[in-house]
Amino acid sequence: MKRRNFIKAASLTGAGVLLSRCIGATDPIISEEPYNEQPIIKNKPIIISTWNHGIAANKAAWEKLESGGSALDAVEAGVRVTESDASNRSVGLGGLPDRDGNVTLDACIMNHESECGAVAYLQNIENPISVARKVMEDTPHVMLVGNGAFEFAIEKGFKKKELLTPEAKETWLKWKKSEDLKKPEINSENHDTIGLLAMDKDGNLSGACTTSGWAYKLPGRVGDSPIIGAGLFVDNEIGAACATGMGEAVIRIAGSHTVVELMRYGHSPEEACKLAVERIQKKHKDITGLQVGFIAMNKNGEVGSYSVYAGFNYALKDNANDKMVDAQYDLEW
Ligand code: SD4
Repeated sequence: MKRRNFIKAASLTGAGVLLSRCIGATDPIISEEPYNEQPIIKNKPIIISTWNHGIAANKAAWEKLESGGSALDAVEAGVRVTESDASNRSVGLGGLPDRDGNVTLDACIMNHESECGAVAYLQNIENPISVARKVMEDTPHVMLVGNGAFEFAIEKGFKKKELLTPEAKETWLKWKKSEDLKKPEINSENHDTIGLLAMDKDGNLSGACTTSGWAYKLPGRVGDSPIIGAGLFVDNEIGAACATGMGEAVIRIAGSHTVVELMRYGHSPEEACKLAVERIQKKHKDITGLQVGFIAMNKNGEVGSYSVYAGFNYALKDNANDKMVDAQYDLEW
């Protein structure tokens, strides 16, 4: 008997009253049921994405949805805009390089059937999100990294491209010369990953996350953004979430998965993001300057966000809105 039916049957008995109190639907240990089995989707389609560059990404994602594309098509099309924007210093082309001057990219994508693909430490390919989608669709694997990811991309017809723009190179060279800047901080200047979540007209959810990561990172460093469950997680029964900010902190609590699980147990998207942020704060002895933000969407089409520090925002697009929303936060800088 399914647990739900068992509870219904048990509730008809005296013992059942007690039992159903003991194992309420929001019990975080034993409940695996969606908190709302017949979601009332208020507002589909709906798209949210991190930071100001989300407005342009949402526009491309929306166009995809309007022309009959799926949520998966939409999230890919959306973040490709940011990846190809050479003026953006933290995603794709024009992203700031690692310590040694190499631009290395991390990305992942996940659809409503819990299928997912990722690339990490990928160089010289402008749109890592599309390579991640190919990993998902054309291989039995979830993640390819480094040279293997690059060779796979070339096999799939992606073009090799120099991603270090003259402007990004100049910024990196300045950093190399400056003793003051030798310890890059996580802030809105050097750490603006794009994570984009979409619900299509069928109510299906997908997500994408892509970044050039922490500016001037140690060569070989991979952040949270390509890690399913950390930078991004989608469960079509419950909702989706993605993260931005210091990836190391996000990985430590499997951040996006945590947000989705908190929604599973009945928390609103904003509450879920807040609880995940609080968990990060609890797990770090020193939270000074450590920025992390989450955005989330549940199966009802409700959205929310939360960050450790002020300054995080996200772009919202639906039938009634096309705007930036400031995230709730715990600390002032
Ligand atoms: C990382 N989380 O590589 C990414 C960077 C980021 O906003 O989110 N920037 O750690």
